[in-house]
Amino acid sequence: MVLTIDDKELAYLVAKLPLKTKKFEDHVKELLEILHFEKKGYESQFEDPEHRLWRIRHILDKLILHSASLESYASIFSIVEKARPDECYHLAAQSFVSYSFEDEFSTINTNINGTHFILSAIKKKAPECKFYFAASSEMFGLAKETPQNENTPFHPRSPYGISKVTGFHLTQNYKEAYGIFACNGILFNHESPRRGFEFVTRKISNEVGKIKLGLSKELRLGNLEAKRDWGLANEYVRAMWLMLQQNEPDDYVIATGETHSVREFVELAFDHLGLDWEKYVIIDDKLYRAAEVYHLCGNYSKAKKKLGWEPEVNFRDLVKIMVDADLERLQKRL
Ligand code: F7E
Repeated sequence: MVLTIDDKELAYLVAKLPLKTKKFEDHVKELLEILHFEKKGYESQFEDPEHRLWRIRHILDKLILHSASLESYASIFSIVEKARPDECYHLAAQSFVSYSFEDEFSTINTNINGTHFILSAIKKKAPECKFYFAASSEMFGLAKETPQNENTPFHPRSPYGISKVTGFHLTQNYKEAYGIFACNGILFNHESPRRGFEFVTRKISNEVGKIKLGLSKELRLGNLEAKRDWGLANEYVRAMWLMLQQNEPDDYVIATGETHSVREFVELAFDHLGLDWEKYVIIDDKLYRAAEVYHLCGNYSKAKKKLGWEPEVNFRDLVKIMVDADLERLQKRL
């Protein structure tokens, strides 16, 4: 079972992993139940597949979709009871850090309660189910050391980061108190052409493509000096799956070990299309965050040792993959 609000990671779980691991392919063919949460309320139905589910349109006939609300224990409980999952990937959350400053109560309530409801339902109705929680590098926030590993103390800087710290502890507590096979994946930023347009990498790759094609004249950004450890989402999803194939549950940092600024991403993206970024980028104070996370860099040595996981795509290639994909998509629409 995969719990998600958007279908980005889901698409990779289903579409990418089978190419690499036969066992996962069999698993998917056997049964893949997807608990697909709507953002608001349980009255809403699935959106038209042309829109929200575009990333998994090609495999919709292989999936069983359930609609539920992260805010309703009853709705989650009844689906866990019906599906009785073997594995549960909990990716559902309000995940846009910037928005969490504007709507802190919703972000904190939905993200924390949603995680708690799912864990409780699993404890009661599927105690053998292996559980994955999408923790986040945002938990490190104003990081106490560099690079960050599984033992680095947390100092979250946003309501989103706070909600993830609590989810992390809930996951650990259900493991320790109730014996649930529960893992935290502390994933650093993972990007791809399926990324939402509100996140900075996709905003840049999309806008630079539009500028190249004469569809846009400027790109407005906030803090160019913030640094992130950016990897390719496909590879990170494979790490998520590996965590649930181990004999014992554990927590893992998944990262590349490299850090780059937003400015570097911008420079490479524009340079890749032969453009001078300084002619187009406008700094907009409104896009700065109330409290910024300035510098993140992950140490993935535990994942390498125990899961045999390592990233393959570097920063430069990631930028090219995203810019090329957006340019191609935009060209087709012209
Ligand atoms: O911001 C700066 C911004 O929104 C990255 C989520 O998936 O990864 C993601 O969180 C940086 C920040 O991602 C703009 O200030 C500058 O320093 O792409 P982002 P994020 O906040 O790092 C973690 C691991 C998660 O768990 C989250 O769910 O870029 N920045 N100018 C900007 N950011 C945005 N969005 N838009 C700008 O115009």
